[in-house]
Amino acid sequence: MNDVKVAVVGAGFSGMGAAITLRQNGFDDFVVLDRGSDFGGTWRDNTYPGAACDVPSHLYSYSFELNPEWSRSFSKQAEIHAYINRVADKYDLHSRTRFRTEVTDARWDEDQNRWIISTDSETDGAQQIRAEILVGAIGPLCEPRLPDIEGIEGFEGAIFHSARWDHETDLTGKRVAVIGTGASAIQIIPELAAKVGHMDVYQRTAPWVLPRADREYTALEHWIFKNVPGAQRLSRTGIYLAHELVSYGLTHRPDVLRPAHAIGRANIRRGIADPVKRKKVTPQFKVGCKRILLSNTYYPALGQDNVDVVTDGIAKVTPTGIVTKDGTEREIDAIVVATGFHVTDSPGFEHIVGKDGESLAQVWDRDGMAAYKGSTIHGFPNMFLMIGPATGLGHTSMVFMIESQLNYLADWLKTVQRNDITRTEVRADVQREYNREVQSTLETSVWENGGCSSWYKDKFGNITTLWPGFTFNYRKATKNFDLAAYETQRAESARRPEPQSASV
Ligand code: N01
Repeated sequence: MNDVKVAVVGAGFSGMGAAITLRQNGFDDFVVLDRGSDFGGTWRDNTYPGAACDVPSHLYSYSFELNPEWSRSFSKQAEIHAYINRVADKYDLHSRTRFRTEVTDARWDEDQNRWIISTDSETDGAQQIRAEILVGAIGPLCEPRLPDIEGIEGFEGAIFHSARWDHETDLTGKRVAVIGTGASAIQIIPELAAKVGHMDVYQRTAPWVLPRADREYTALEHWIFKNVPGAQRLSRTGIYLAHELVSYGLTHRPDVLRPAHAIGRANIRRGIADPVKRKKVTPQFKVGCKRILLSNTYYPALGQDNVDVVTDGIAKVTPTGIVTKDGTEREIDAIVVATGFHVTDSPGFEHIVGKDGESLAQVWDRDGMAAYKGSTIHGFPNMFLMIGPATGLGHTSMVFMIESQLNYLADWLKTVQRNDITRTEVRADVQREYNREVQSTLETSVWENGGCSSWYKDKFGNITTLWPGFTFNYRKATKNFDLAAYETQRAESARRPEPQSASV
């Protein structure tokens, strides 16, 4: 059994951020575990054609690692992944990270006052790690959601999820079906439309797709970002503030976003000539209710003669095609499944077991998905969840939210160290009240009133994934660790003697 002060599960943006924060605050006794073979999480896994960020690059990066070299306003996956790896190198995260190591179980042991983490890896087999603190940085968009469609397992052609792209399969000239029209699909479809023989796009709900102000940065801009002090930060702040304005409409006044409907419809008219197709892809809910998508190439791709938009609903998949509810069968060679992720029901939640022997999945399945400040959960002592409930965003960079959580994490660790505390657990009443306030703020939001269904809601119909309002309010809420919100245990009253640890 290995002993560490902190075990971080996940080496994406949030897990890396946690590792860097630990280092910067003198907590050097940690390990990062990741089942993949590289840093980057979702930016490592999503290699589909056209994968890019729909948040401007200067904002979608760590505030402490600005990158003057971004080649364009909206970076592509490879460039973001390369940036992530540069950051990992700079902060020497490789030496602390065990890749190809799957966490099969993380269980709070009340007697030892520790997390017992079971791992499985190709090289070391099954192992256990004992940690004072568990940081769950597994990411909400890591477990592909496969559609439950009759016959899909029997399909004889190529079939893969957007986040598990099969680069060995050449789709050139093939008949391809794409299921889904979300953020991933609208990036994939234009790339495929240019090379496949024919494409059927199976659309269940037409999304709002607005134009994207994407362009390459000029040599002069690169020079300015590199050489003029504060220029890049100023640009970043401008992008940040512009995006924050949208959050007011999303949370409190959906009607102020109505002009976006006209922009979206104009985007459809610009891209598609056929009135039948135009009608099919015109959304029937208020903009913002589902994630607002950005693309200049999606509608022109749908407008191509070799692309059909199918809205009849899928009845079943046969070995060679897809049958819609009207009885039509369309023969295909390959299916791209762009149906999103298990966000509110991630299998990862089943592996985290709290003080009462219940997994996070069981607790949330019974009580609904909830945490305190999106980070700590009653029943799960000494655990910190990155990108937990009510931290997601529909309008700006998640890296901002991650860094807010990192402030809270750092202040938590410093506070417990200063006060000789060995165990913290958020009080049930505090967590309840916090979530009551979150839900009450959401009552006016477009996600509640916009006339759509979305993965922002859990099975109880509560919006459990999104932060309601301005992100600077979340930054403020997470600035300091609020000890009074927690039940604590000090070293002298711990059930077992403290193990020797250099950093506590
Ligand atoms: O997944 P989605 P995604 N039959 O859940 C449809 C982030 N992201 O991978 O709308 C037929 O958005 C479903 O239909 P409906 C971003 O946060 C970021 O595209 O539910 N269709 C929908 O059209 C995003 O929100 C970037 O009716 C079915 C689609 O599949 C999140 O990832 C880029 C179906 C799923 O869309 C997920 O995006 C890409 C079925 N059985 C992604 N089941 C950035 O740029 C589902 N659908 C940062």
